[in-house]
Amino acid sequence: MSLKWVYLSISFLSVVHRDVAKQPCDDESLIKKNGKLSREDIEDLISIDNQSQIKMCLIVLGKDPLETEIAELLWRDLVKVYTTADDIPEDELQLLGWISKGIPASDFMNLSLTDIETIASFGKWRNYSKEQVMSLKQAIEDQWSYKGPSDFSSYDLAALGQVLCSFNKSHIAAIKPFAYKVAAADISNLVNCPQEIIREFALLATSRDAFGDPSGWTAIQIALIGCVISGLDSVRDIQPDAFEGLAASSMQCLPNNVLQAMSIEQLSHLSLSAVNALTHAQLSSLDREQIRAVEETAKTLGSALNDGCCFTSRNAAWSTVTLIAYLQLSTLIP
Ligand SMILES: *[C@@H]1O[C@H](CO)[C@@H](O)[C@H](O)[C@H]1NC(C)=O
Ligand SMILES: *[C@@H]1O[C@H](CO)[C@@H](O)[C@H](O)[C@H]1NC(C)=O
Ligand SMILES: *[C@@H]1O[C@H](CO)[C@@H](O)[C@H](O)[C@H]1NC(C)=O
Ligand SMILES: CC(=O)N[C@H]1CO[C@H](CO)[C@@H](O)[C@@H]1O
Repeated sequence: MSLKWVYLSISFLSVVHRDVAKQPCDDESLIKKNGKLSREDIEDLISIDNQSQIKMCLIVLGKDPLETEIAELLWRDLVKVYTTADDIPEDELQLLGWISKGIPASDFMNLSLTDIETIASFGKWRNYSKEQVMSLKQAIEDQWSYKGPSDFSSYDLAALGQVLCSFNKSHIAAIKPFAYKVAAADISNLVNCPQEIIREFALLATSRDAFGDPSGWTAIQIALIGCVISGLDSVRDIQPDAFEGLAASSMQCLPNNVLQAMSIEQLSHLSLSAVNALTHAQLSSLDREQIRAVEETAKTLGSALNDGCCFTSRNAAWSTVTLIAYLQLSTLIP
């Protein structure tokens, strides 16, 4: 992650300071396309002739979602540079971003995944097909054969991210509750994760070594747990004011049936940003009283914001500070 930023900054500076030698991926018109690239745009960008520029090209080309066909072509070009997928250096694999959506399922088995940073880059949401995810999971299991779910540290869990959704129910159950607790924020927004997996995470969350009984959860804990609340037997067990902590980024992974199961009081404690993040489909799954509760928040808090009141932004700053302090404490205290 940090490596990527250092690289981005360096390459950005080089764009600014060196406009004489035209580099293949420096082209601003390419950067401005936001992933809407054509075959012609990407031709010869990743090739042996331009090997010194590959890292920069990967960063620029993979930063936005790509059409599958374009991602596949870029991947094929990269394999060609190294002859086989096995020989692509991990520091380049880590920069693939959305290009990885173009990796054929069978090629995942060839990838070198010895660095946890490489696994972390494949653990991000890239809308992989089922075959791709299964193959990726297999490759990780093969290369981590010495490590089972009960050995996973919080760091491993955070890196695996979306890959956890392809694990067996029993694998998730074997994770140590404390490791889950420390990684909770990294697992709070998993996309399209099977309900049975989320249920296992919710069981871990309610363990005494994690967050304990849901009736005692606070807003800060809800901020960390996020969508995993949808694996509880009943979301109504959570105190209404704890919902103030539910992040806007967690709204997208809350299934309609969980929203429908929430009480009016719980819904009225959602933050303005969480309410604003509700999709049209989510809103229309609510009944009339529930919608009124949500609209009330949008009206009162929304108008306070329009009046220039500092309430929301101060609140956000406060909760970020608290969250960071809390995360540091929970990592330091064994
Ligand atoms: C992956 O490995 C297999 C077997 O080692 C090899 O036949 C195949 O060509 C490799 N695929 C790529 C894309 O390198
Ligand atoms: C994910 O990929 C599928 C097909 O592979 C596509 O239909 C769907 O729109 C994609 N979703 C997102 C959010 O990109
Ligand atoms: C995962 O679970 C299925 C059935 O639930 C089982 O057939 C399969 O062997 C399990 N895989 C692993 C790797 O344990
Ligand atoms: C900067 C650089 O080396 N660009 C080269 C990239 O590759 C194409 C074709 O392979 C060349 O035409 C560029 O000159």
